[in-house]
Amino acid sequence: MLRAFAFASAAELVDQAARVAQAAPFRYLVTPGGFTMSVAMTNCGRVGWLSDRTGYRYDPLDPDSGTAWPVMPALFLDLAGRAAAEAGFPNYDPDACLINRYTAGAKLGLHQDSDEKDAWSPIVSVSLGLPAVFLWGGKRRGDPVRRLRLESGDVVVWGGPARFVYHGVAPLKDGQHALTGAARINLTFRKVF
Ligand code: MD3
Ligand code: FE
Repeated sequence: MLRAFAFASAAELVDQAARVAQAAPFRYLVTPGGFTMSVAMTNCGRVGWLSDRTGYRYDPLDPDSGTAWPVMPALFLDLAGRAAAEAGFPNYDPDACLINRYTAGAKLGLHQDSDEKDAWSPIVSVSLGLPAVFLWGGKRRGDPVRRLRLESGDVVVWGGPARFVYHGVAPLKDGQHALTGAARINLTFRKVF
């Protein structure tokens, strides 16, 4: 947990995320079970994370445009690389950055991230804008869950065994933030292959 690691670059990161969203707009994906997610998502990088009625996958193309996802902004790569190195994972070269946008009430139920072939490399998470309560469980769904407040600029690196823990985000509280207005933006960098 690198508290405020991205604080100084937060405004520029939000700008770059908005640029990505101009080319690949935020959308509400549907789960295999047929529910529409309350978190809006888009991606940049070599592949992007997707969900639809057929399942979860990483895809080199944005299905909404039929073209490649936007390239990862240099600032994203730089920040993710520095954070991973700080946490003991040098030479981090993420394939994907999933960008999650939360507005009031949006949440992410407890889940494991298990769609990546490289299950050892870290996931680097960067929180921007409104604060959120991160739910941090154990290796089993029923394990006790800790609640952790994540604020704008906080970076968390989840590598090695920590990769497989159940986690989620509690419903976002209403609010206003200077950088993002009524939203929280979360970047998650992933090594997929
Ligand atoms: C711990 N996103 O996109 S980021 C996700 O704040 C996701 O938007 C949350 O969970 C968010 O899949 C939390 C932090 C995070 C991401 C992946 C993890 C924590 C993790 C994978 C394993 C363990
Ligand atoms: Fe996750």
